[in-house]
Amino acid sequence: MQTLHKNIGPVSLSTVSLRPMAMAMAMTLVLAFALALGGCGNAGKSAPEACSLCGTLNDVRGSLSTKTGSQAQMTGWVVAAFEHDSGIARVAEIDDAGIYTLSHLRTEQAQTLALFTPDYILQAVLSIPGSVDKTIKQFVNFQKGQIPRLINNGSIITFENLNSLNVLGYTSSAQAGDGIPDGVAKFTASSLQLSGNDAAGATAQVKGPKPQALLAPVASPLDRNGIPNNLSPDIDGDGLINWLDPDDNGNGVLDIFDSDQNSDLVNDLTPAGQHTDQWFSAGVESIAVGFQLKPKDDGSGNQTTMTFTTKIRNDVAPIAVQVRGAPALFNASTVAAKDSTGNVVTQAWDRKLNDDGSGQRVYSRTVTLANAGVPRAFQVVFVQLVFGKADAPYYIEFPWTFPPVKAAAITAQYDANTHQVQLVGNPFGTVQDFVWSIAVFDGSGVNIWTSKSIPGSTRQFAVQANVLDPAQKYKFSVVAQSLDKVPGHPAYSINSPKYDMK
Ligand SMILES: [Ca+2]
Ligand SMILES: [Ca+2]
Ligand SMILES: [Ca+2]
Ligand SMILES: [Ca+2]
Repeated sequence: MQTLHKNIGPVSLSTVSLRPMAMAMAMTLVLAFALALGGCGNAGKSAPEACSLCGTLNDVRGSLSTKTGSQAQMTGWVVAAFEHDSGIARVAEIDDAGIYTLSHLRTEQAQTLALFTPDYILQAVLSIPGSVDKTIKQFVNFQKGQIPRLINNGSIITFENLNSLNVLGYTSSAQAGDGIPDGVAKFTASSLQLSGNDAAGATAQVKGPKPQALLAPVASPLDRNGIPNNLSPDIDGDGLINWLDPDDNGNGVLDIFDSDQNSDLVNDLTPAGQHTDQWFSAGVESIAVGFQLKPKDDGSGNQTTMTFTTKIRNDVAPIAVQVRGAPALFNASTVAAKDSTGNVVTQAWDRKLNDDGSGQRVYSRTVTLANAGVPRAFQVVFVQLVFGKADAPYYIEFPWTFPPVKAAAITAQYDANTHQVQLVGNPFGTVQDFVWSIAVFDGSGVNIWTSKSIPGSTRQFAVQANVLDPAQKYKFSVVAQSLDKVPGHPAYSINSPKYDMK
């Protein structure tokens, strides 16, 4: 089998192939950016592994039009470039003239593009005709400066021409024969619902009308282009790169519930399995975006929050760590902060994450969403490392895509005779792959017992009776969660109210 993909890997000065005449200038640029990134290329240190984000950084400019040629109509839409090897992104908003600039792109890295609505909902992916029927190509190496115009064709974006682009051989499946990759055909099928099968060894089950020629689930530790799954940018080859694909291995079980989402036969919840969407080879070690829904303490409905957490690598020194995402989701969001006298106050969120003070280079923030907002299917947020100067910043961005689940409130009941707690409701719509647990609190609100993790398919579980003193009063609540692919940070947590145990 021919290897179609040229693996570029981490940039190292010794392996970057440069024409001699350009060498001196490129070296100067590399060093300039190395300095800008801070910590990179320290004298006397071996460079490559100490310089995870280094490389030649270039700005790439383009325009985007509708099929009828209107550029102004796309104002406020969002274009992102994703690196083939790492998923690290550059993001740009389209201006009044239909122009965008992807700033400080690592042009040695092959990239693909995707288009998002002004509310950061995935709308279209790049599609370039493949040399084999019913396949497309999606990855290109850009040169700096102007790139060919993009045309928005609904669920795909296409280049007006391929001038100046080096198109990689890496292919994706597009069985409908119209250039729309299978994964995109799947997410645009309005009635699609992913199944609630058990994550372990589940078979593909897609409910509702089957999209054309649905791919078989991945059962091999190599992707369709022969790349090991833990290095592949599109494990199931459906044209939705892993970072945008809610079901990387195409087995019908969403990543957030699939204990081996990359089908590399290593459990994602073990340290050796940390090769999934939220783990990055450069800039940061991991990002976690956790959505929480819980009843308000005063009983007046539900509150939703998002917790962003990232651990940044030792070899980068950003001037800030922050988040980019949908205005509709974040514009009126708030955070708790301390005022000058130490009182906790609520203030507008400035999109920044704060050093959590652990000394571990962990940045975090919990944000309360306005009007108990919930993220939508295929809505994307980016955790950003900010470099450059405060008045001329640039961003290296790390994507997270919300999967197609409908988060909903749950309730619970307790039977004092049997000590059984029952979970009532469906926290994730039809999906039953979640886990849940019970927490018991004493009269002063201290959590005195927590159950083990219970599969969503089991709706009753007994509280350990000997932890309860018959003379005392207790409360309990339950929480339903997705798997925590970053330890301690599940993507979803849905809490019941706290109830008296009687
Ligand atoms: Ca995919
Ligand atoms: Ca994914
Ligand atoms: Ca899966
Ligand atoms: Ca795995």
